[in-house]
Amino acid sequence: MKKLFLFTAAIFAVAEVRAEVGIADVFARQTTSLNGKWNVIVDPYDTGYFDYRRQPYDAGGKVTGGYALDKQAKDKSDLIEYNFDTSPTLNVPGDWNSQDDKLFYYEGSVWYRRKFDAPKTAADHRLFVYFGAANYEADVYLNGQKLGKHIGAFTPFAYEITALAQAKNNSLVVRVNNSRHADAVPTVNTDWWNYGGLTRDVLLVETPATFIARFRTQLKAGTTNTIQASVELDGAIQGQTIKINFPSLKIAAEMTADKDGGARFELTTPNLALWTPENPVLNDVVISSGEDLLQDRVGFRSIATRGTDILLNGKKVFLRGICIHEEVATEGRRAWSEADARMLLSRAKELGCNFVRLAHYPHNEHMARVADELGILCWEEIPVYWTIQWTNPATLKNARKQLYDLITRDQNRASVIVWSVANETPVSAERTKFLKSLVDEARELDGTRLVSAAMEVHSGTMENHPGAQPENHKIVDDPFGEYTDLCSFNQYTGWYDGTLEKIDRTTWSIKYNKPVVISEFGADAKQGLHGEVLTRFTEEYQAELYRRTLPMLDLIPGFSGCTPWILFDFRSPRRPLPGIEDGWNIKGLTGHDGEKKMAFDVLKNFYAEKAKAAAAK
Ligand code: GCB
Repeated sequence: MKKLFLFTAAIFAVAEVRAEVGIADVFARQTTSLNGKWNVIVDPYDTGYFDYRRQPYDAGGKVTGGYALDKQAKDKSDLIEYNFDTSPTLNVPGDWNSQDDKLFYYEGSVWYRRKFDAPKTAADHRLFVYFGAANYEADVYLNGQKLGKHIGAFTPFAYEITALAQAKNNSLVVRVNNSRHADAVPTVNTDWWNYGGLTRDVLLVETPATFIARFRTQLKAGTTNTIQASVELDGAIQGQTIKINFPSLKIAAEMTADKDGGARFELTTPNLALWTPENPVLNDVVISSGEDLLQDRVGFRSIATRGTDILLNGKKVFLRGICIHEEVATEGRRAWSEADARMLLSRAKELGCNFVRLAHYPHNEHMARVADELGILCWEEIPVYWTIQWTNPATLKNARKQLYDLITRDQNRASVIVWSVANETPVSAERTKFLKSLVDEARELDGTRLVSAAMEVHSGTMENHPGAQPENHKIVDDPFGEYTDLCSFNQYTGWYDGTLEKIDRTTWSIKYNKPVVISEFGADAKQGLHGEVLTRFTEEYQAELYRRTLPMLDLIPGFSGCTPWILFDFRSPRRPLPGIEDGWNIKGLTGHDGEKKMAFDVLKNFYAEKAKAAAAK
């Protein structure tokens, strides 16, 4: 654990004004919310960031001008051409696109400013400002001083502000820029909306001088009654005591921190009920050290593969899944709240799911927390999507950092069983090397979960299928499949590849003796559009595609689950077809009006049969 912490610090020590700090598990703390209305200045030319020579005002860390200083005209003759106080406001958390029509397609900078008081409850306490996420790049300033720059749209970051914060009237300014870049993760081309803004919670965190930077709890491998936990202090004095207590299990332990401020526990209990989708048992845990105290709820389970089976707590499980984007379709906006998470995951439950694929980037922290509670297994992913710059070291570093931040954030969630490092990346030696490095990273950080990626299929014949018709024969032999725990791939027979009748003729060659999880299939349908079965974009076509695809997949040896594309329609600028798509990807089983399409019940019935078969075993 210590090693992970140093890794973050090392990356940012050079590049940043101030290092991002490793304060994890903020949801397990008492925090002060900075959510609400923030004043904003829309700045397409980045006037507030650059001087007239396009030199940043914060070069070298010192802020010499621009909007970060949050100035006001002192008198009538003072020339200042911006004013946060009289500027409009946007809600935080929230994307800007859905809050103001003028910002619907906007890609560029918006400056956010929030004033706040920060009375500390003790003189030696420390203060941090925490952001759940900002898309894509965030420059953060407090009282006219730069805290740092964060890159990456979907992962949390925090800065220590102990020395800079005043008791009253602090000015927190963030320049958020959602421009797309070829070397970024994701790169310029995706199939989802580029929602900009401070899209997740912003929190003020007060801690004692020495605080619990992070902790981890897990079931000890090969056991059903032993909990392993590690705790890491920041600012530790060697010899400080760390306590861990599971009140409902009636077990507790206490240790002295080692020289790095860490402690590792092993606790055995005869009363441990394992977490399962049917019985998602969460146990209260209280971790304390000195004045600091964290309180959380954690479940314990094991996940593994054996041949083509997935084993949850040692028992074979079929993943009845669905893909989800982080979006509230009925309101055409990014999802961010616990209520949003409950709405999305409850709809998945209604479909009979025990599994969701949170595509294609880390969703907000509420998702895995609510999934923990509702008993829904999760596949979490980083946005290594389509055509990333495989040979660019900065791009790899960026992807690794996003993976690190995701794993650090969600490692205590029993619901999370898969870390996915990519989606539909065309095969090449450079790409496989890039992805392999992410797999290694994931395994090093967390050896207790499965690692995978959504791969692609191609057509042709293979030696072991001499009679197969090349156009109907699907091959899964991506060399990257050597390194993953699951053989997961997207396939769109009947939609991008032929029409419905092609599905019935499909045969398969799968190179890997691993559980097969189909990470996507689907078809577009406009909710309420009906017609004859072969008419594209009708509900009938989509329902028939599900009707034919599910039994076809069920014949694949090792078929262990699927996550069809997708639970709800979602906004995408790649989908302009007037009167049909109108800027939406309409492969949802639920329309953006919230109404279910016919295919919803087709999948629901299939899952009901699968659940029945599993219960009978
Ligand atoms: C895919 C992508 C997904 C797209 C989907 C589609 O294969 O992984 O991001 O939205 O197809 O609808 O084309």
